[in-house]
Amino acid sequence: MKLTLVRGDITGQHADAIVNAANSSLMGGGGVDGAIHRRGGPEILEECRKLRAGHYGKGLPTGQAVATTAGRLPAKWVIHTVGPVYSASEDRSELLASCYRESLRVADSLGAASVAFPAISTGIYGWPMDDAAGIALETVRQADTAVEEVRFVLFDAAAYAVFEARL
Ligand code: AR6
Repeated sequence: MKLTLVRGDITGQHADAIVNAANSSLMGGGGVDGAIHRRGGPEILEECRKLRAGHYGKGLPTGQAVATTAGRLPAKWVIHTVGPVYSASEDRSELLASCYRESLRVADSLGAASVAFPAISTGIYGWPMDDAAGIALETVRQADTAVEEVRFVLFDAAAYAVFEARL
């Protein structure tokens, strides 16, 4: 698998699948989630609503992933995953690792060859970047997947530098 780092906005990435750092409601939010729905258009939310009306009536559990259309984004699918909120007193690393693993599993089920990830949980959910980068890179490297290219899209220079050092 080819692992690459890019600095920028994930909504401009050309990839088969773009991963959204969503919340359980699947109804949108700030950060990556807000940007994806804004730029991707209403079709994404429409599919999210259908998911909530069906299999995910109680919402998407933390650590799991589900796909929708990518709407107007330059991708075929958006894979929504829910990262854990960072806790200093409880180790939630396994849930963060699960986001990456489950997203790649969904990507495999779709036949996606390239996947772009944001640094899940490192924004509003407060996970320290260095620790999150270690979990992200390690989990993706060890994943049993047919995905050929995984791209981490880091929003700012500081996040990019942390991922680069870890890589
Ligand atoms: N492209 C790439 N990275 C971005 C972008 C972007 N357009 N925007 C922010 N980042 P966050 P979380 C970076 O907060 O911590 C939402 O309200 C950001 O700097 O998007 O998992 C959801 O609905 C940070 O490093 O996701 C949830 O309620 C990283 O992406 C909650 O936020 C993730 O930040 C999820 O919080």
